[in-house]
Amino acid sequence: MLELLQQKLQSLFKNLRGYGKLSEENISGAIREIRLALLASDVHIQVVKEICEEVKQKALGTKVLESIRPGDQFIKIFHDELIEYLAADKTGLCSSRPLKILLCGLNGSGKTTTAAKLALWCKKNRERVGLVAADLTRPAAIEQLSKLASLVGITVYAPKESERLDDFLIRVDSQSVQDRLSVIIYDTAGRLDLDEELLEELRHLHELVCPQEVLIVIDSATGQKGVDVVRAFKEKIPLTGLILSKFDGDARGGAAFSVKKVTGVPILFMGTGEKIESLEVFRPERLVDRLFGFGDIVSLVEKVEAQVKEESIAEIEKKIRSKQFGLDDFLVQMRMLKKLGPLEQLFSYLPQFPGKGQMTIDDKKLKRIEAIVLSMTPEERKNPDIINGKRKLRISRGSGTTVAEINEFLKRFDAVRKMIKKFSTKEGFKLPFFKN
Ligand SMILES: Nc1nc2c(ncn2[C@@H]2O[C@H](COP(=O)(O)OP(=O)(O)OP(=O)(O)O)[C@@H](O)[C@H]2O)c(=O)[nH]1
Ligand SMILES: [Mg+2]
Repeated sequence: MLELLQQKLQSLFKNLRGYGKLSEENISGAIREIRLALLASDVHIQVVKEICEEVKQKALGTKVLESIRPGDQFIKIFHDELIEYLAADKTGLCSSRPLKILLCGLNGSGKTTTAAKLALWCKKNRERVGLVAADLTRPAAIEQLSKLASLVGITVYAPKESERLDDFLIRVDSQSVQDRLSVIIYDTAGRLDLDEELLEELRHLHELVCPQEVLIVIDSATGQKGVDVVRAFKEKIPLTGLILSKFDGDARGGAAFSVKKVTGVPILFMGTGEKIESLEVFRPERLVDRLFGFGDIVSLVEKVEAQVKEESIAEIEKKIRSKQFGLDDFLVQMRMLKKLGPLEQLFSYLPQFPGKGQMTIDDKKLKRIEAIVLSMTPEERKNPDIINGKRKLRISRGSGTTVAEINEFLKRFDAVRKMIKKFSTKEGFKLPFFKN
């Protein structure tokens, strides 16, 4: 799966990693390679364009981190971008029970196999599952589904001879209540091509079943055409997700990158083999990591993130040491620290920090502090000592806080300032959490 892209990227990365510097020229070269690799892997041209443009802008606009090789940094940008293209807000199946799942897709895309796979997956997740053979056009289809289901001990509901579709579905409804099913999966007839009549039939079936999930099964080898197929189905019925089947079989597999972006339908699972167990929950990070060479990329990502953290902390340290530490800076640093991780954890490294333990800053508190600081004049922020009673009253009105809160905050800030003064007079003293 995606072997082609994998090969191309890994050879590109080998070159990139040697770069001592990222210039506009070598970024353009790398982007060109990426464009070719993505196109060769059957990624939609529009998506290729967008990814390349985005990566280029980000690479040019990113500050080069000192201890990270520029090539590595570039790879990280590309890595994150690909994940963004694959990721969706919706990641799992709808949580309401009983859950009805309708599978649809073109002829031979893998619906019946996927229905059985999904049933097994649900069963493993402690659901009571039933499979419904709603493919009435092909008698062999019922047999195929029954055979697969018997392998995993799942009941199949099939129409009786000459039973009408509406009657059959009503019967399934009451039967599934009796059997206390929590998940009911409907396998439908394939559509040879985007045939209007069959699409209409599917719409009718959808109306009768009223499923919470409508999943389209797309053969990974369909490539860009898959995007058109999803679009056409989506016009008729509200698709809630997509399953990429036969992901093991196609060396290109680029459809994955296009389909979510172009159609907005999230990929939920992928079929990775003919066996009934071969169904995986779709995880963009895992796929991209695999693509980039797993072990390598994980350590690289961690390294870049650690470096970003270190650089932000170094900035803070510089400011603190320069003694021009006003309330504006304090606010900026607090926001930054909040981003860096649990604030209390950072402060807990500071044995001398006054009021340690009470320094947990939750979002609500931070917002109030922000409001206080923003209600001050620039002069007050630079030199908080001038804030007298009258000024406090004004600030409290402006920020919707109380004078007591302002007093408390100023007291804290003063303590921090004093501590900073103490530190900055000690030659070569390093704050414990600032060490390299
Ligand atoms: N390698 C591989 N083969 C798969 C996968 N999913 C399905 N297949 C195979 O694809 C073929 C078609 O699968 P079906 O499940 O019958 O497809 P369908 O969409 O139900 O087909 P119709 O009902 O005729 O429209 C079968 O030979 C399956 O074994 C997969 O994830 N990997
Ligand atoms: Mg079928």
